Parts: sequence; C-alpha cells; structure tokens
Amino acid sequence: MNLQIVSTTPFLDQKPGTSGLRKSVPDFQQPHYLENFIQAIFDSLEGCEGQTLVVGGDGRYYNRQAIQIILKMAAANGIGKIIVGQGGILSTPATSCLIRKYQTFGGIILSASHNPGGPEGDFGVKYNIGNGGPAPEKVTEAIYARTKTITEYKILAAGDINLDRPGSFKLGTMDVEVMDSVAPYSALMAELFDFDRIREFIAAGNFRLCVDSMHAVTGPYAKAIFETQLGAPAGTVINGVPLEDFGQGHPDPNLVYAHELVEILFGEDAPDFGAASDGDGDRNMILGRHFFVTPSDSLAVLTANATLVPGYRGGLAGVARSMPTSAAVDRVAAKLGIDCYETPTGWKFFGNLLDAGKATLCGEESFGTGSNHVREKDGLWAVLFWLNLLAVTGKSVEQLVAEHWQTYGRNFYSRHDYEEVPSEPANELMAQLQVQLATLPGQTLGGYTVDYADNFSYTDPVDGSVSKNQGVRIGFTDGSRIVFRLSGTGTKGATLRVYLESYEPDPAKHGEDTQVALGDLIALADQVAKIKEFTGRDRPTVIT
Ligand code: VG1
Ligand code: CO
Repeated sequence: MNLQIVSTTPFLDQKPGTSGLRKSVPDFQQPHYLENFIQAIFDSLEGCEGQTLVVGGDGRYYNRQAIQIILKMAAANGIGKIIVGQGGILSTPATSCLIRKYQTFGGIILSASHNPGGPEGDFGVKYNIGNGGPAPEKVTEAIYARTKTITEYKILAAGDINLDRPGSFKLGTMDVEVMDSVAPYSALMAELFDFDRIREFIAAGNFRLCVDSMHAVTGPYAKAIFETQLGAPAGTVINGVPLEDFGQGHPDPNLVYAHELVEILFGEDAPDFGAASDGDGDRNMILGRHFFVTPSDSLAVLTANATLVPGYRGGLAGVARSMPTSAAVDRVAAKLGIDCYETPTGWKFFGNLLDAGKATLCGEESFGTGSNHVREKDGLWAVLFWLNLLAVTGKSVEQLVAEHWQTYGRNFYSRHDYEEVPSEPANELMAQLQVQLATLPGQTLGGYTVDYADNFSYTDPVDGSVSKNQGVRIGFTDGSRIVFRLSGTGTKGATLRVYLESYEPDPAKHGEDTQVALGDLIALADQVAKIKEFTGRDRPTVIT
C-alpha cells in the first residue's frame, strides 16, 4: 500500500455554514484545500477506522475529481468500506437513505445545493452522521477547529476507481462498492406512498404533470419514479439529464429560477401539476395549474392530510418548522392536538426531534419538506406526497389549498433576498437592528404595535444544546411578523433574508396578491432595518 503523508498548512476559511462548507470551485481547487477539509473530518470522527461511509454528490463540476480524492484519503485513513453512487451521483435524500439502510457510520455529500455549478460556480462538502442527517453543530465545530491546526493529510497513491457501473473494488485494504444511485431510494418511496393509486390516477388520462429536474441530480430519480414506475408519459420529466454546470442554470426551485416550469404551468393549456427540485434533490417547488403553493403552506397541507397517505396513516407524532417558516402548520398542529416545534434555519436542527420520535414531518420556508423516513429534506418525497393526495382526493392543487385556507385562515408569506451585498454594511444592518430590540416592544410602527423583538435562541429539547443569534424577529400584536437574518450558504459577500408574514382569517380576502397583502409590512421592514440605506438596493434580488 503506497501511503503518502502530505505536509500542509491550514486554510482559515473552512467554517461550515448552514449546510456544510460551500466555496467557489476555484477555492476548492487550490492545492490541499479539499484534502485539508476531508482530513479534518476524518480526524474529528472518533472510531471511524474500519467503518463504512457513504459518498456521493449532485454531479456538479468537480464532483468526480473530489470523489476520487476522498476515496484515496479514506483508504489511507483506515476507513473499512465506502459505498458510492454510480457515476458519483447521489441526491442528498438518497445519501441519507443509504446511510440508514446500511447503518453506516456516516456519509460525505458533495454539493452546493441550489448554488450554480461549473468551473466558476460553487462546490460544497457536507458530513452526515449515522442517523443519516447533517452533522450537528458540535460535530461541525470540531471539524472547523481541526482545519485551523492541521499540518498533514493522508492519501493513498493509487489509480482512479471506475464509478460508471455498479461493482466492488479494493483500494488498498478498503472496500469500495459502486451502487445503483436510484433503486434503494425509489424502493423507500414505494413503501411510503400508494404507487398503485397514483399509477391508476395518471393512467386515467385526466391528469397531466410536469417535473423539472433543472439539469441537476434528480433527473435519473424522477425518470425512474414518475415515467417508469408510475407510468407518466415520456417527457414528463424535463431537464432530466444531470449536467456539470446545470445547463448554466441556477438549480433553485422557485418562481424566479425555475422559470421554464413556471411558464408551462402558468401558460395556455397548462398541466394540472408541476414540480421542480434543486441541485442536490432536497428542495421542491409545488405548482398547480396557474397556481403556486408556498413551501410554508405545503407543509401545512401535507400535515393536515397526512393520514390519507399509507406511510403516515397512523397519524403524526408532531411537526417541526424552522423559525422563519410561516405559522400555517402551527394552526394545523393545534387542531390535530400534536406538538409543533420551532427550530433555527437548517435541517440539522430537526435531527434530534426526528430521532426522538417527537416530530414526524418537518419543513422550511426555503422549499424544504421532509419526514422521519430519512434525515434530510426530500424534494421528490414532497412531490409524491402531493401526487398521492391529488390521486386520493381527486381535487386540484388550488382546491386543496383554498379549502385549507378556509378551514385554517391564510398566512400570507414572502421572503425577500438581497444577494451579494458587501459583508460590512450587511453586518452593520444586523447590528443596528440588534441595538433596537430592547426598546421596540410596545412601540407602534406604521399602524402595527410591536409585541416582541428578539434574536432567536433555540434550546434543543432532546440534548439541551443552545444555538444563539439565529435571526432577529419582530412580532406584532396582530400576529404579523418580520424576521431578518443573514444567509449561511452564500459564497459571495452577504445575503440578507427578510421574511414577512401576516395572518388573514377572512376567506373573502384570501385571493389577494401576496406582495399587496404584505405591502405595509414590507415598507415597515425597510423603515426599521434601513435596508435601502445599508444595502444600497432599491429592491430585493429574489422574491419568493
Ligand atoms: C438556506 C435556507 C435554509 C436551508 C439551507 C440549506 O440557508 O434558508 O432553510 O436549510 O439553505 O438548504 P441560508 O443560511 O442560506 O438561509 V440546501 O437545499 O441549500 O442544502
Ligand atoms: Co439542496
């Protein structure tokens, strides 16, 4: 075995963000950059020698090269076995599925999710623990600490492994198993959802659907599930071939970036149902004919109707949502008499709740929904959940949502993102907001009276760990809310996210345009946070 020990010096910018380490491809291609971070992972994992890890990525540029490096480093670090997706492809939820199915020690996911890819795009590395979910903060902090003191890494001098067909290989003493990327995941979906019912519903011919994989990882999964297993016509899945640069697109399933799908669903002779997923397959956007479902509403509708789906027929233990996600699901939980947890942004905070059986469904406003079937959010799972509901109820997407609002009232909701703002003014904006917090409660601003103002702090109910400074919240006495936070996934400057929410019980007003309904709060957000002044921007880059 030709083991090499390579001297290196630390990079001081390897702090994982909301979802792993994300940097530009040129950053990752610097000599030793990827290797340092991977060695820091191995050094921080106690007892990983001889164990099995899952490795895969979303197929973006540098995925293949990175996997070969990781395989050789794993072999040099005494890992027992690596399970890798064919072609190096594994969606994030499929990786979680494999970690759980084979009870591996953990896994490494190569993705920068919805960030654009290509030689000048972004790349990312995320470590997942043995429950299949993102490493909690204590693990990512240990990895980061190690990156700051690293002096060497270990790698095997060996040829590349052929990842393009399933098979078993040896790398030094380590086993490598290249596995079909789709089959274990699609088998899990078939357990949760009524595939026969959905197949009959599609075959009946009165229902058309379109699924946009945005040239990212879900293409092979979506084709296998929707076209082959559920019998939807060929061509149902668009942009279904994963490309290293995502066809120069931005694989973020929202109204702005998934415009091709949006034009189809809002065009003439539109299909009944549309869905898109992101770079690594954990996000979803749900559309009906001429109708957009906000992710917060989607979580609420799935929760309210969960018992119509085989996998959740027995009811839900509880639900969880990230703090900036609208309170629509809270109203459903209250009616069902189940617990509703509010966590910081990022899927890693749901892990303990899912493991402890406190929550069954979880969701984030950022187009993420999932359940206890894996420990990641899961884009195609959400699409199948909706299809199952449509097949069982025979209702349209719009009908299901409108009826939901009639029962529970409507939480108007929108997120305004100001992307690539220089970091310094963005930090100043947050700092001056923080200073105001103590004096805001009781004040009347633009007709709204401030009920509470704080910086969200979360105490995990399972292990007691505390996560502070998770976003500034200003709540008003009528239940409206504005939340401000800086993104932890961007790679250029800072991204300010402003989350706006108001509650409308009156069905006569449910048809109003969201930006109009939230107009006063939008103006108020600018007044309180001085967004235009600090960012120098007239309007957000992206509104979802
Ligand atoms: C964003 C979203 C957050 C999500 C995270 C990872 O984080 O807001 O809800 O969990 O991305 O999703 P931030 O810190 O930029 O707001 V993914 O699909 O990029 O792994
Ligand atoms: Co993602």
